[in-house]
Amino acid sequence: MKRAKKLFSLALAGILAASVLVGCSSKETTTNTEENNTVAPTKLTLYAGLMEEHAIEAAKEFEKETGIKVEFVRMSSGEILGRIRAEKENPKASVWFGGPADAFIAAQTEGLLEKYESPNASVIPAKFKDADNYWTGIYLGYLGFVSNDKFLKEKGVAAPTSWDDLLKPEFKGHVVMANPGSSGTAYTALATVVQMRGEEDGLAYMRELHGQISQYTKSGTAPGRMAGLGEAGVGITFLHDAIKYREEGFSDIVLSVPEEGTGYEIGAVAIIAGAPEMEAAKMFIDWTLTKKAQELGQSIGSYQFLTNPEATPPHQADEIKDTKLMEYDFSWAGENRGSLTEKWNDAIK
Ligand code: S7P
Repeated sequence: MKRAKKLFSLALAGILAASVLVGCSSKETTTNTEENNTVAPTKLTLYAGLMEEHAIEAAKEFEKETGIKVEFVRMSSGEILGRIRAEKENPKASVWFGGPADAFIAAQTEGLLEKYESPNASVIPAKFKDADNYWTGIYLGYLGFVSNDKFLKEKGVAAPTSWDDLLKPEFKGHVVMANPGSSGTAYTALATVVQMRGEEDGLAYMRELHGQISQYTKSGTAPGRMAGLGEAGVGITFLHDAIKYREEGFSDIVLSVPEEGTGYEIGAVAIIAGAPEMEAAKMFIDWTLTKKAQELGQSIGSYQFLTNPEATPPHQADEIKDTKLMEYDFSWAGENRGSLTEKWNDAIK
């Protein structure tokens, strides 16, 4: 009897000790949970530098997969750069989604981007991402010319196949490009010409080209649409955008490229420094690098080539896949973005 009583007391002591431990550990878990702020993120704000339809589709799909509500503002590259510069002390958006890497590099040099090495970035080839993980490439776009077939026939001139062809008298007053200050596409064109010819000759060429220009648009996609509509004879633009417009019914669109070689973009994605929605931002970057996310663009007419080697590129871009590309220096283009656009402004005054 005495032995049974002793056993009972031991068991009771054991139960009490166990419940104290359980109590302790559950209290720690709660505290840790609060401290680590592991509450699932619910919203994300993007500045989108790619086409609006693409951003809409990406936002929808990401929200479907994660439950995170995405809001975005579509702007041209120079506008995004200006916006995140102005908001540096109090960032309003967390991710910069799309647009040529040059402007991302310019932002990086000003401390406007947050380093993030996504686990999914390991499949992206080194040449398409920043070595210090400030930005990662998600697509590639090739620069070229988009002409209006009726215009070419009326003028009896062939589609341009070199930058010098744009200076032909038949094109005077009929060439459209965007403003390199606002547009990532147009800045790619400016940096291409200057890298190929050197600063002095490149800017002299841009001055001559200025004499042929009917309009500088804000966005780099507009010249392709204008050529399709017959509002411009020739536009300077990314070729994949011209393919999209031709598919949409602008059947007079004719594509051509500078045969000496052309510049190209690495379309990038990055976290904005001091991002208010850091956790969601990282999840979004991870997502943009997946095969599935990269293949999404082609369903709404975004026909860029893709940086994830497992992703299938759009068959619509087959016709431009062998375009001769120059050795475009992205670091140089990004680091000189501000000074080169100023020099361009002076050159065309
Ligand atoms: O999404 C299509 C696309 O051509 O849009 C971007 C293009 O540069 C337009 O932006 P800008 O107005 O700044 O020129 C490209 O990144 C992208 O491929």
